[in-house]
Amino acid sequence: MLSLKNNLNNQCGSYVVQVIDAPLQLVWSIIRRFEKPQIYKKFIKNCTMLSGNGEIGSIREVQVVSGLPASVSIERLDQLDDETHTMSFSMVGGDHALKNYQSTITLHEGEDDGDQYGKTILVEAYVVDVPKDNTKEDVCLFVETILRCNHRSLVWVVEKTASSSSDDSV
Ligand code: A8S
Repeated sequence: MLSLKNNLNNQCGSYVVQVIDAPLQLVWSIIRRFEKPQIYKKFIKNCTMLSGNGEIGSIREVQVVSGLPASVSIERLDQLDDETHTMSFSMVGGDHALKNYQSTITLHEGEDDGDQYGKTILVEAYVVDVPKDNTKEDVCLFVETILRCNHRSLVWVVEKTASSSSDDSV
């Protein structure tokens, strides 16, 4: 994988790719709901809007489940594009160590291999500051572990929705 881990002195970043066995519009309908990250992010206990209601510039406060090194994160929606299926947010506060974290999710239509329901390729790219006493590798590993859990749970949620809606149509 192309490594962006040495791109800037005090920041690190990379990306995680997930193939999802469900149509892009279904995946997008979940990703675009900035006010409801807990639908698929299993570390999030609840989400309260501090400003706005899901449009660009909205601010949310997420509470994370216990057992993690943090309890709250304040996040701003920077980009939401229904044409290019792009959503970006930044962490602007909270009691966690991920300073200046920014993530961008883009969805791409998977190749048509005869699968009638279609496939979606999700790419999530991120950058974040590396705290003074940490290495880039440790910070990237921490972030990517969370992103992979989120993506796996997203797969579970959308594939479940896709198969129950196709069951309904039979
Ligand atoms: C996301 C991505 C990340 C979330 C991290 C990396 C976080 O919510 C968790 C633990 C932390 O220590 C930091 O898309 C923070 O949500 C699960 C509270 C920000």
